[in-house]
Amino acid sequence: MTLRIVTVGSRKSGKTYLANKLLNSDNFQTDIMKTIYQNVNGIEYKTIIQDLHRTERFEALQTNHCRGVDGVLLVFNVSDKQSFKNCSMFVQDIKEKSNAEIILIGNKWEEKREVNLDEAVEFAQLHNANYYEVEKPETQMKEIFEKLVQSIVQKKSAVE
Ligand SMILES: Nc1nc2c(ncn2[C@@H]2O[C@H](COP(=O)(O)OP(=O)(O)OP(=O)(O)O)[C@@H](O)[C@H]2O)c(=O)[nH]1
Ligand SMILES: [Mg+2]
Repeated sequence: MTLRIVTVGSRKSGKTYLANKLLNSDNFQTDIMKTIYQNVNGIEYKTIIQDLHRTERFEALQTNHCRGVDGVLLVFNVSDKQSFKNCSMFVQDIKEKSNAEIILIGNKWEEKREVNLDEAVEFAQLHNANYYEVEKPETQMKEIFEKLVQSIVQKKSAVE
């Protein structure tokens, strides 16, 4: 079983930056796929992660990339309200195209805060997602990814 995971979020919200931290890489190229092996309860799962980008003109998802994915790292910038607002549209789109587990990530690397913790948590709960605010991506991204794969595996075994 190979799990397919994508990054989703507004332009410049930090998707590529965080994906690079997860992969211990400096140059993970957008739209290229990388394989990560993740252990859950003693079983090694092969996951393929793909970092998506927004085009200049459209905030909308690159539809086909999201079709049938197993997991989504949905990223917004805590210092950019619009990037949070856009998450509603992304979630709707993801849900139309997949049964993916979603983890909402508030990327926090600037001082300015435009999105409250409460509203982010509430939004995540509404959509059955976990919320993580990331300040130390070097360590946190690995934990978050592990959590995402765990949730995917749980969901799949519940269905079987
Ligand atoms: N220091 C720091 N810089 C960040 C962080 N997240 C993003 N950046 C910077 O913000 C800019 C945009 O980040 P990207 O990761 O390229 O954003 P993206 O979501 O991949 O953007 P698109 O691919 O255009 O949709 C880059 O210059 C990053 O270096 C962070 O957590 N810490
Ligand atoms: Mg990018």
